[in-house]
Amino acid sequence: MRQYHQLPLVGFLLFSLIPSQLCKTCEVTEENDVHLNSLLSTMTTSKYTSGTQSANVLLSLRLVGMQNQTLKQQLSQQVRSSVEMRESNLSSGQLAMIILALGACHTPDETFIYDHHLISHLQNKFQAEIENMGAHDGNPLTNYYQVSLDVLVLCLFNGNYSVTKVADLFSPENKNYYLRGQFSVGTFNISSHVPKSVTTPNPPSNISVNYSVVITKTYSTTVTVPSGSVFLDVMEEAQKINETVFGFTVEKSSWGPYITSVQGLKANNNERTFWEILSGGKPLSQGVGNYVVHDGESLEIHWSKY
Ligand code: B12
Repeated sequence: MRQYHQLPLVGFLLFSLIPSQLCKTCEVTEENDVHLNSLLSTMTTSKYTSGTQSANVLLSLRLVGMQNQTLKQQLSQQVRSSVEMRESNLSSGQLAMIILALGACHTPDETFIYDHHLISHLQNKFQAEIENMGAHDGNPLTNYYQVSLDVLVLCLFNGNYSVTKVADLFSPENKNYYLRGQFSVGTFNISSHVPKSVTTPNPPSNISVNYSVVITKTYSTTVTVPSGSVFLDVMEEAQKINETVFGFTVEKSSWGPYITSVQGLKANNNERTFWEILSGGKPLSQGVGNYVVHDGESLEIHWSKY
């Protein structure tokens, strides 16, 4: 995925912004207020099912200086419980996000970080990322986005890490930042399919789409689904048609369902492989649980490398 390669830059940007921002809220001009309202309302009315989701929202609410104490307390409780229940299962980046959220703005939550030794847990998880990189051609256990979150948090919360190792890791010479020979995402080309406005009073209740699984060979079928269906519905219908060819597995993540395998072929971080989803040959900017499919569309899931 191409955005992936922008991550070191994002990391450095955060480095320079966050220390002074940990408690400094940002101003939004009145004319821009309107753009934030729907986002804030979504953030305050949504139900959060994972500690990472709650941590992301808590951090944002604190940084924008939202006064909704009840919501912030609820989110903080969810975040703390997720640490108590599954600290050892959290990925390094998830733990880093949690520390950022609890530590932002010097609230009483900050003591939780030290009482539960979260910085030394993060140091261990970061060390495991580095060791995995040594053993697997520079590939972390998770990804570079999470490794940069780890470094950011270890730096902000005075954890231990080797500055020279980090400098090496984030050097632009690192070949893992390049995708198809390119460092920059300037030519990034994702489909931003704008839904066609429906003018007919009675839109058809079913639509047909072409669906293909592409590995070294292409396996295609035509699937009929109710209009308004998402990519995942198409995959489920195809699976009913032929389980061997279109069978897949999915995992819940904070962004929704994430496709982990098709035809039994599993994505692997060490090999930088993943199942990429496309429409009309262009990578989609939403996941299978959100992307609404359209009549006549050509959908694909590709065995890809990042
Ligand atoms: C790293 C990354 C990937 C890696 C994940 C594997 C790995 N090695 O870790 C790869 C390159 C494989 C990937 C793939 C995809 N990604 Co991606 N990815 C990210 C990125 C840069 C960081 C995720 C992360 O580690 N977050 C921090 C940790 C702490 O949070 P987490 O929730 O535990 O992270 C997990 C999930 O985010 C999951 N994940 C990653 N991408 C996606 C996408 C979807 C739709 C889902 C459900 C889960 C998921 O993998 C993470 C590690 O397990 C984010 C950008 C961001 N700022 O978050 C985009 C991002 C989440 N991805 C995105 C997209 C669109 C995709 C793809 C659908 C692209 C495509 N056309 O195929 C595919 C997923 C297809 C599938 N199989 O279901 C979008 C989601 C937007 C949305 N509104 O749905 C994001 C926000 C980028 C963007 N701005 O467009 N991705």
